[in-house]
Amino acid sequence: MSIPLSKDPMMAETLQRVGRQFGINAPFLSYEEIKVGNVNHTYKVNYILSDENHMARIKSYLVQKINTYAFREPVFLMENIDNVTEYIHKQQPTKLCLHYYRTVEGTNYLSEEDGGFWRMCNYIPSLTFSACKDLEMVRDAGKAFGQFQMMLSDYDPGTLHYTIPDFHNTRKRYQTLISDIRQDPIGRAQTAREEIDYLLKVQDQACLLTDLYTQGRLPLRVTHNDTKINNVLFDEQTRKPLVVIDLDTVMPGLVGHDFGDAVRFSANYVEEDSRDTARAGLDLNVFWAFAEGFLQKTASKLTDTEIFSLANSCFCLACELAARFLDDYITGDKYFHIHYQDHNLVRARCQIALAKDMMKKMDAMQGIVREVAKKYTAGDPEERK
Ligand code: GN1
Ligand code: MG
Repeated sequence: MSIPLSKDPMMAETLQRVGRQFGINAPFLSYEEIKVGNVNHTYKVNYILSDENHMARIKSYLVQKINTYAFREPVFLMENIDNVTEYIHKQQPTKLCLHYYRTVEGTNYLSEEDGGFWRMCNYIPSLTFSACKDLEMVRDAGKAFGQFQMMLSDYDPGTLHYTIPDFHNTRKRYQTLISDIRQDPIGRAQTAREEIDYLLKVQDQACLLTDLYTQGRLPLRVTHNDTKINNVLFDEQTRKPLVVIDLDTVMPGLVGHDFGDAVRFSANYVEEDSRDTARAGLDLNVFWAFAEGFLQKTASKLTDTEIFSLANSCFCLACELAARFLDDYITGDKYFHIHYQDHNLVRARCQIALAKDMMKKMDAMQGIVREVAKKYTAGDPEERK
């Protein structure tokens, strides 16, 4: 077995202190930071335990420090997670699920005096993908997210807290962006003129999903709201989905939020923060595969307007995220972790390049959604409208 080494002794000490609060007193071995998320900090923490034959074995846990700038009410967030994971577990008791440990005080989080807010769950050995060209796996990810939403279809959205208010309210995201451009607190707006102009030009189309909801034409569901493909864990051997993770934003939302966010992330030819905007764009094969999996699980339960909204939702979510990245760039990178100075601007540019390509392919995307939905419902939603 390979034994990873802890790089930062202070961090190792902190993680052990947190572990003890969650009742883990076994000898500490090491930790690794898992640098995938852009908001929370995540660590795999390894302890030495002895098994039933008194043989030493490594047991790992996943420890996360919640970003309380992004999640202002982390206790409510953990209450949502508790309720949602329990609800899911009851529906599929034999399947692997996320299990959050309790502290010695009985809460599923640790809130420290210095403001640190921590949680700990089971570590699931698995494969994850941020870019995936294996269409079968993309289809399976679509199924996993579709099924996740359907499992929660009878869950009363009114009982969930909004962990981030107006998270996918694209109109509000635009309003914030426009107001921050006006204030331009650190003088960066002029370096993003082209990006600002584009986003403002397509504002109405980008807000289509939000507007359809405001007009009462889309139902509110319980949605995941952060459906990056790396939030599906795959079995290392079978390469089949094991579990959907990252439940921080599970709250009332629209079907297009999950579909659109997944597509804008998984079907882009390049990584989300690529500088190679010339290559950014929508891979229609990946789009098709994701739509196939997602609609297989959901189409029969969706309204015609929901199905109609799906292709557009990808454009909406790409623009919404571009607006969020750009806003963070303009206000001084307070929300998303950055790895270099103009990281958020680079991210925004990449989403814009993707959005532009989606616009060109919108007819094809609509056609694919219609065909696939037809396969899994009684008729063509266009014809039934
Ligand atoms: C954030 O941290 P991560 O990767 O789970 C963000 C998502 C964005 C994503 C972009 C709570 O997710 O909305 O789509 O970055 N999550 C939050 O990479 O804001
Ligand atoms: Mg997330």
